Amino acid sequence: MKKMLITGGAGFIGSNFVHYTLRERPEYKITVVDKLTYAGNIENLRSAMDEITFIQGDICDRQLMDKLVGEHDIVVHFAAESHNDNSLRNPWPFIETNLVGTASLLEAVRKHDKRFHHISTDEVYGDLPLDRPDLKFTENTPYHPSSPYSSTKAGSDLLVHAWVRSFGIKATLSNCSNNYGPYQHIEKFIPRQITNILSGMKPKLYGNGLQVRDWIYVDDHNSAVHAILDKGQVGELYLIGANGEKTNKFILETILELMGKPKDFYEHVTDRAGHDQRYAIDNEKIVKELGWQPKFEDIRKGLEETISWYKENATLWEAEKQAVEAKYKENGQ
Ligand code: NAD
Ligand code: TDX
Repeated sequence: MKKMLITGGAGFIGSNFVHYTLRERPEYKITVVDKLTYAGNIENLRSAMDEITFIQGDICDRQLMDKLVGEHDIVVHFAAESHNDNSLRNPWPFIETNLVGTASLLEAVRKHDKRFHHISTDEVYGDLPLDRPDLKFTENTPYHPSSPYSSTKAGSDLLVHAWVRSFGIKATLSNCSNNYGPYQHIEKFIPRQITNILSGMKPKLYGNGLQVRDWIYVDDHNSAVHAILDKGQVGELYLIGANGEKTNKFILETILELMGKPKDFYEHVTDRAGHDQRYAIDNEKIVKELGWQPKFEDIRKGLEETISWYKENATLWEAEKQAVEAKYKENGQ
């Protein structure tokens, strides 16, 4: 059994990664370390609790990270402050967790000589113009982040690259596009709109809604991370994406249709400051070098399943809904 330490495993992608790994890769013995911030929910791991070890802890706690990293063979690092809108209100938790937290893990990985995989985002590259559909991000695109969130993620990536070059740590990185699926926090675009409709509220579209995101179903992200753990080259960065470019307006209209609401049952609200216009991933490297392929490319079907999941798991989000919307309302969103 290989001992795997998963940071941020009670969050959206981390918890899906735990469930995926238990299902598909039983050779791993999993420990999750998670601070359980507002974004982490132990209930996301309820059905896995008998099979994993869960530790509530902060990745900025250097002593704890030193101990935990020393006890495992491999670290998969998901923990982060992850929401752009929050980073515009208060960047400090982003600076602490995304930068200081990543550095404390890197120092422990260096000391104990362990394998490390860093989970990052395509937002480190900034955005692409809407009128140049020929352009996509590649592994050679220069970093040009826009928000406090994406700049701290970019900083964390740079720390990993520096620890590889300066200290020879055995690390890989992946930068993925927008994920969707079960267990996503209801502050994020797709679950916010679904749970608004389920709560009798109108969905909220920022600005004109013509911004483009490159959507990937979360289990395609998970299988790509495992492909990198299995076959990736140490020191390399891999972009992960599933050719899922859609405007926000298209996604919202599809959700409305699937939930039996009129096409115009939504409100335009104040746009996000510095709103990135378009993200798009060229996935050639991971497809050609590691033989990875996405399996869930039908976004309509994926949205249908995601809607059903939020309907069936209302106990996981109902209690928080009002508070999340009240916070948005303060910003006119
Ligand atoms: P999330 O906000 O749903 O979950 C983050 C988890 O990290 C939570 O469980 C939270 O409690 C935990 N956490 C936060 N600060 C911590 C700390 N100091 N110590 C320990 N745990 C802490 O985020 P997510 O959407 O699942 O994103 C996971 C990772 O994937 C992040 O690194 C994010 O940048 C990256 N990513 C996300 C997307 C996306 O579309 N959601 C796309 C590409 C990359
Ligand atoms: O209510 C909303 N209305 C709206 O129009 C919200 C919450 C968002 N939006 C827009 C903003 C974006 O153009 O929808 C798009 C998606 O928004 P988010 O879900 O906040 O995602 P995004 O900012 O694109 O970042 C996500 O993908 C990359 C994740 O939150 C990041 O963690 C990841 O790195």
